[in-house]
Amino acid sequence: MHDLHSLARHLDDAARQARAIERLSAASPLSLADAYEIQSLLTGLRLERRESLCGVKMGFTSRAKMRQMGVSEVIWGRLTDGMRLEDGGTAPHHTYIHPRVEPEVAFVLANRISGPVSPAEALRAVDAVAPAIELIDSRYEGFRFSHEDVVADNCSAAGFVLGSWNLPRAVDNLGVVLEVNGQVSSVGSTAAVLGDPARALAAAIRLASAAGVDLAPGTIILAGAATEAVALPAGAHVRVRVESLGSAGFTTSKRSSN
Ligand code: OOG
Ligand code: MG
Repeated sequence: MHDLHSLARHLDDAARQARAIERLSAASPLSLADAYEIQSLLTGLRLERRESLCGVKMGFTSRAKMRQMGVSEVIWGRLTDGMRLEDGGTAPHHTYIHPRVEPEVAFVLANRISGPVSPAEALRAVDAVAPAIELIDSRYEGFRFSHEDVVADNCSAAGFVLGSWNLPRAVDNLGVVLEVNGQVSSVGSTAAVLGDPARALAAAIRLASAAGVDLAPGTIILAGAATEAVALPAGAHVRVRVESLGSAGFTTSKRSSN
């Protein structure tokens, strides 16, 4: 029997102290249902600190990510306003354990939507699309985990940056470049995301609404990384460019000596 509340608190403490912990399933196996319950409780702790739920993220929607992490099923997690980093802003590097960044596409909903929907129906509920960077930071030692571990850890969610919003349009085959300090770190296509990020959007709507998440107008949905994630150094400039959508970027603070 797991005490799901204390496991959620353990993950929350790890994130707040920027200290890696042993993966939960090392002690005893975790069911997927328990893992999603831990994720919900973990988000609840953020809401108690007056953060608010602002969106949903998809994970492992590209082969590049599945291969990199050795996990082969799509996962979803919750985004709060406390995770949002300003475009052009600075992220406090020392508050993360072993952060990585990955290039994504974000959607914002115009209409409340739920249930199983087709990618076309999902796109019709979208108000705008933007290039995005996700900052992931597994709370587990070595950035290694099972499918259930990563779900419990809210899919490694730690931060996200959104570029300027564009009118909704097809985003199924756009070039994607991730740069760190002006050097190209990874290159790909939005087609890597389930063939079309609109499929990830539809999956996010289906999965999150089935779990009782209210997908109200203004909800942000991150479709999942188009390429492998790359390590995020201190004192670095990161930029994602998505063909015809624009770019998003931020800087990380230099390693502090305190
Ligand atoms: C899990 C999160 C995966 C994505 O875009 O595929 C993810 C991880 O890689 O630690 O956010
Ligand atoms: Mg991601």
